[in-house]
Amino acid sequence: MLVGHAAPALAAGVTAGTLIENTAVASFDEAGTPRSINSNTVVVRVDELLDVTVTSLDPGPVTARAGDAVLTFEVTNQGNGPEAFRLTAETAVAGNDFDVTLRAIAIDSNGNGIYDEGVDQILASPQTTPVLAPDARLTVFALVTVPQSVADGDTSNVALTAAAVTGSGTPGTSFAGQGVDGGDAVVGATGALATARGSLIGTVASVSLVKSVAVRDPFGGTSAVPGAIATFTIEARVSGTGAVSGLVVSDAIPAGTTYVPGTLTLDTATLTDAADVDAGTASQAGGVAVTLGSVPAGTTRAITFDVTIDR
Ligand SMILES: [Ca+2]
Ligand SMILES: [Ca+2]
Ligand SMILES: [Ca+2]
Repeated sequence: MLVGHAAPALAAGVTAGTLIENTAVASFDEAGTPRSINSNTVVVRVDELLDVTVTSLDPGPVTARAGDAVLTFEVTNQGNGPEAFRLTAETAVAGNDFDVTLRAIAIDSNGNGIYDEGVDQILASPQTTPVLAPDARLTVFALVTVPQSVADGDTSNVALTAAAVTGSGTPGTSFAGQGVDGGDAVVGATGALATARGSLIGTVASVSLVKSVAVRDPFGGTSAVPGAIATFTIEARVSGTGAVSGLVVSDAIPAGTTYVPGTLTLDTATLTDAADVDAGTASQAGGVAVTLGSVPAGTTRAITFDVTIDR
């Protein structure tokens, strides 16, 4: 009877540099005496596979206003040996409504999943991760600047690519002697290169002002004659997404007219002319000013005041 045993099959995930030894055994009876012999031992050193994946960790599109934004990615060493990865971020992705500008790529040095300015390390060019152990993951941030021109609802993508520093390319490509312990490094199924996209969506609130006037003349008509009263209405509309803050609407009293004291209103409620606890002030010299402060998108506020056309 011949009994052979084999060492475990070489499986993906066996650490590079592992020595897999295989010795066959034959057992038999010889003239009633059990005996066994061993074959020579075959030793296979596991080569290093180069594999990587990149995923976007943002739960959805990152809200983007003009200024800084952060996209979060995860790079995983899917190979079986230690490897560093070269990172590149592409901001001009086909289909973008707007392109952001890449400021830097940073790594999550303190491992909290959030970009911390001054704490998380910004990678110098060429941006390269530290050496990652097999199966190790690294959170990576693309720090970008959103242009002033971004409009509400516009979308943009940023593609982050990670490539094995040892090499990437067609699966099976071998880099002789560049793996663990002088073994070969072999490009795995991922091509040792992976890309993921993060997305941004413009969330911009904007303000529009619409002004109208209604005239009542002293004769019961609407002619803009001296002595007529003109009621100005200013509608401030906040549209888009989010809110604006510090909103103040002001208007000068037109030349040739005189402000009618006590006629300033906000959304039909009268405001005093004096600078006091309410939102408005009004005077002939200073005009009208109404402080609306923080106003969410989807809101319209209406301000009115009366003037008399000078005689
Ligand atoms: Ca390596
Ligand atoms: Ca951090
Ligand atoms: Ca007031």
